[in-house]
Amino acid sequence: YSYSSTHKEQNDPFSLVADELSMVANRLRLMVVTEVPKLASAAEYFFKMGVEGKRFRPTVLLLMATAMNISILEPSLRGPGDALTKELRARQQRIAEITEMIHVASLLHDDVLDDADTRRGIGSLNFVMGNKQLAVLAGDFLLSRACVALASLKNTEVVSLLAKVVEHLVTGETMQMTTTCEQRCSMEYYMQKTYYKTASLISNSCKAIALLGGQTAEVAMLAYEYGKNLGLAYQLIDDVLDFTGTSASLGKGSLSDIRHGIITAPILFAMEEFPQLREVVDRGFDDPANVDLALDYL
Ligand code: GRG
Repeated sequence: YSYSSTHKEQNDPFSLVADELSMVANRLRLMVVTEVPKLASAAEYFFKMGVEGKRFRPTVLLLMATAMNISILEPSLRGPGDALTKELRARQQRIAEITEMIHVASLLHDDVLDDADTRRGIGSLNFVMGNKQLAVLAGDFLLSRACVALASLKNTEVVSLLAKVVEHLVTGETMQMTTTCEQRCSMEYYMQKTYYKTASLISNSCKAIALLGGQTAEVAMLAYEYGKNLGLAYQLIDDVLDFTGTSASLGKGSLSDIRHGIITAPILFAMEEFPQLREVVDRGFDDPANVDLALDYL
């Protein structure tokens, strides 16, 4: 989970796609080239070396592509020579890049919504530029570049899959901001929100990798299910780390969810065991003393 790009142990799945991940990082920098100085510096800030985040999504997608292509490149199914493989792989790489671009756009907007001052271990864009509007526009800019790259794949099914994901990101975030007490305390609501906010992007991108790889609808659906479960698990871990991590390990402040009044899985599980925690949750977390009270139950 806390992978660093210098870490290349044998059998480490990241090392299987390490070269391609550098290619993706280079292309991301090219994809955000613009002559508009403010947008250029905003995009550079996020895509410069060392501020790349964990690259979880591109890594999973490239590994998924590797697994899928091995299965379709059985000798009996193989196309004419290497050209097919290279072309196919390049198109799948585009999905890894587009996915990361959409993800980063959502992080830029998220930091504005949360008024966050730290991201990926450094100042968030809204904080360092001292300008929330610019961070929103930079997110829009990345989203637009992602759309152009997506359209260039000329695959309408894949375009609509990823376009729908953007709606899901917005829906998940909106569900998180506008919940009533009843909704906030329901595991069902939490899982639905988590699917929209986190799992939809990785699951639909996994499906896109399968579709571009010429896999059957059945295999594409399995890829989707795999990505969905992985995305849900990723967010559950992220939620736990918000309570257990440190600023250094998280790259941002800990306890950020509860301080923003966001009820995540650890609280929901604790509430099942200690029903009296519900009263604390209902009082809200504007008062830091209430945060401390809730933490006693975890
Ligand atoms: C503009 C596309 C767009 C969306 C607007 C703000 C918003 C709607 C959605 C926010 C979605 C969001 C931030 C979900 C959280 C997903 C998540 C687990 C983020 C952390 O991902 P990591 O840990 O981050 O992979 P790094 O920095 O490693 O890439």
